[in-house]
Amino acid sequence: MRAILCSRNAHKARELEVLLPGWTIEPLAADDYPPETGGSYYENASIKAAFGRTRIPGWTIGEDSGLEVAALGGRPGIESARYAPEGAPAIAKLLGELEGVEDRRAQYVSELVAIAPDGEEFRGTGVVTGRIAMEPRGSEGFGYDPIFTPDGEEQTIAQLGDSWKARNSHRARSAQALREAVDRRGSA
Ligand code: ITT
Repeated sequence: MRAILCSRNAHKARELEVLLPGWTIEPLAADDYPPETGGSYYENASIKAAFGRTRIPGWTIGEDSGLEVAALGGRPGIESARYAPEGAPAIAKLLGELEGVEDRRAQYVSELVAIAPDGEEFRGTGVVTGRIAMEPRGSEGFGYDPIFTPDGEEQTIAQLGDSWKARNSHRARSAQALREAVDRRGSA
């Protein structure tokens, strides 16, 4: 199955290519993606998938994700991509906000929306819980991965690596749920 991934994030495309075996994932390059004005990950993922349908016929996929930090009341959450420039600046800002804070609990959330050629919508949600490390460690993954230590692990996701992510991440879980929803439709 061929699906257009409506995302400017090359990491997501690479991850989903592995997470959705049997699907050919083609990123949609566009410089006029609509703003993410939804009030939830689901709404933002729908906005992205619906935008793709205005460009290319066939299956389209949108994904919205974020990092929710308990001590910050769930921030940055759906604002994660706009919290600070991706990478070192975002990590430094978050570690600064958590300086001296003992409660390091956090979770990653991913919401995937796929729209079929006939307009039927499918979705999948995935969550992975963990804690914010005291300093960045590791080089794989992207975004906040160098400071996110999943529950049950001692290393950050950036240390655990892409193969860990492909089995256990929030996106691995949302992709599995999405695949099951689409497969149920196929067998209905
Ligand atoms: P598109 O909207 O174009 O798909 P984006 O990177 O802007 O790409 P989001 O709006 O969904 O994506 O923002 C998600 C942000 O949450 C992302 O920029 C990271 O800061 C963070 N994030 C989500 N998943 C992550 C992961 O697997 N590893 C590290 N950070 C992640």
